[in-house]
Amino acid sequence: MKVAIVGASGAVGQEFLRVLDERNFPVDELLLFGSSRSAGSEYVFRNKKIVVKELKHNDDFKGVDIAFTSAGAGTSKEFESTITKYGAVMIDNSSAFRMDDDVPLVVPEVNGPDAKIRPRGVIANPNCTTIQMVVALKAIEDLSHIKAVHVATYQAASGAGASAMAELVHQYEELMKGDKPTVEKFYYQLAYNVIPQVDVFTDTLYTKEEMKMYNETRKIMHSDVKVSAMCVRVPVMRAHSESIWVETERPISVAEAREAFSKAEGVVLMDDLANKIYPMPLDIAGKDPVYVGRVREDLANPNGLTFWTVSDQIKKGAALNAVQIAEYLIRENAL
Ligand code: 11C
Repeated sequence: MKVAIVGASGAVGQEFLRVLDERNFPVDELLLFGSSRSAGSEYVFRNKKIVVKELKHNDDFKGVDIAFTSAGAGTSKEFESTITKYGAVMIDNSSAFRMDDDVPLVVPEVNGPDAKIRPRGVIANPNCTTIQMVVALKAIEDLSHIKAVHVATYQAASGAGASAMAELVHQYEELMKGDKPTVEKFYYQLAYNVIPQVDVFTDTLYTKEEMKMYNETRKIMHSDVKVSAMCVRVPVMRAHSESIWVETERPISVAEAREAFSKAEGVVLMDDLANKIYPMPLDIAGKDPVYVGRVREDLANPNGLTFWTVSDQIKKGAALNAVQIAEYLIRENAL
């Protein structure tokens, strides 16, 4: 398999290198691409040094089977045809094409087969907050149709990239020294704070991030579910957490939900109140699954159930999900 990573120097690009190796992904040749700024950087993959090439409109993608792209929506739009014109499947981590009718939006545990129908040769990887939520929702949807979801997120610095993670560390260092913290990647100081805004506001008064959770969930789950999200940035390094309330067509008992979560693909149930066991981002960072805990009835809704999820935003929320899409296509002989 000839594989390309576009945006190789970013937090997600670097995670692609680790995930491909960890999962023994069949790579015969790996090409790394980046901006003119990162061109020339060197990374090691399976004991081989690879130099990042500048992404340009040329024939570099000839012979590439799979291109994992994570360099922002603008770059994905600009380079779509350069990347796909010789038949490479582009698995795109940006928001550029997610809601296009001719681009499947895929989380393998939920709608893997959608990845087979890709008229443009492009498959979109959903937003990280959506990915972890739909993996958990699928377990409940299989029991009874989910009519509505309310969700509050607690999103780590990693969602805004490697430089944002560095900014959070730096802010604590600056504050320790008594200096005014540098604020460039977030709207406000994130250290010792939470910010109830992830991305820009839209006409609905929800942010773009919150509207992604609404629209992407419906597309992935092929569902008319309504999703009301409140997305919040918290001073956590990596791994997003979510409080989720679902309303189903029939009431789901806690025992039923626990059993469904414990059997669901990609989910680990971590819910043992007597021993204070529930998932937390510090423990979940670097891990693959979506962790679910605090499963209980919704006291405000007879058909409601509520639970807590945590998943590594750079892994399942980005690089891992994209690699799992590629693995699905290989397994199904559908590349
Ligand atoms: C964040 N979820 O935590 C965002 C990052 O649409 O792929 C990912 C944005 C996207 O800031």
